[in-house]
Amino acid sequence: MHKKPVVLVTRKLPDAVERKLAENFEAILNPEDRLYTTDEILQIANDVDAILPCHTEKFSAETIAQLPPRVKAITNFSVGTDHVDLVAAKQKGVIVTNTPDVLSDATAEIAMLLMLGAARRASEGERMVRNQQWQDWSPAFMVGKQITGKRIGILGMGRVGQVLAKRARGFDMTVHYHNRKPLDSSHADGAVYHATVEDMLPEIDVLSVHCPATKETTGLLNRQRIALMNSNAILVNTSRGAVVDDDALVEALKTGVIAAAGLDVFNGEPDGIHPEYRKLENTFLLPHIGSATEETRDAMGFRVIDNLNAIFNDEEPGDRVA
Ligand code: 8YV
Repeated sequence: MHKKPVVLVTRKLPDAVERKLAENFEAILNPEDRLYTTDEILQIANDVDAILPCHTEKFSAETIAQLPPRVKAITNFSVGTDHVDLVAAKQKGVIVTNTPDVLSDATAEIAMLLMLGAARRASEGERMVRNQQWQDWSPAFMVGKQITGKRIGILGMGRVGQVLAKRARGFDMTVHYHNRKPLDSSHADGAVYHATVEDMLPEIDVLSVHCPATKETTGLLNRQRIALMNSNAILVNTSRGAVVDDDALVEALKTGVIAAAGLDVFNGEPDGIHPEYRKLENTFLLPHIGSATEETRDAMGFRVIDNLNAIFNDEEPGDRVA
């Protein structure tokens, strides 16, 4: 009988996913969900055919170079792959996959929540009620910004961006977007294309970031670009912290260059995020929960299993990125 491929699963995954993994493979699970160090992963990797990591495990070029030849694939439980050096993986012949599509709805929900939370001062209000500091009501109390009918700018009109555009239309928002290339009309669905980020920023009331973190997008939202936004604008990020220059955003929030920010992802997350974000009243902050729904986490897991099955049946996996 053929031996089952050995798969190192670096984090605790949903029960149904782990059951299926254990059926199909010899799965090394992590029931305590302890974060492995890179050295530990490299050690265990000597006896595995594939590694199934999350974005919490980093695979730099140096780490990939040290992977034993037995490791055939890195099958990520994530759509983002900025934690893996794809060029190094390709050079070494290690297959890399991700989990697109299945988290678009959940992530677009969090983008809506961040937009509404930042616009309607939800953090400030929630803290006030919780801390027993709510003592009065007046027409001038906790007045925020209305979202209905405003203009949303989507930076990176991929899968998540297109779902968000639909949700935003439900709030009668006008959709603007920037991509390297315009979408065909059926996907654009009337959204206004801007060939450059600089063209789009002055034209919108909410900016929602949906581009991946790459060399080109790191620090894209810097002081100069943020200064192009309207002073009543809100910046929302559910993609990666790296796209934002934190010092520039903090300064813009402090000095009224823009009105507010809703952030689910950060440079230095979880414990090394820019400390000023926590102190500002005009931020609405969440702990990287874009895809954190039962439905989506199950679907992500089953998508990884499809990729693993294809790889070990010598077929092309559906979600290959390297
Ligand atoms: C995931 C994400 O939960 O998929 C992504 O890229 O950012 C998250 O929504 C996380 O990366 C799991 O590894």
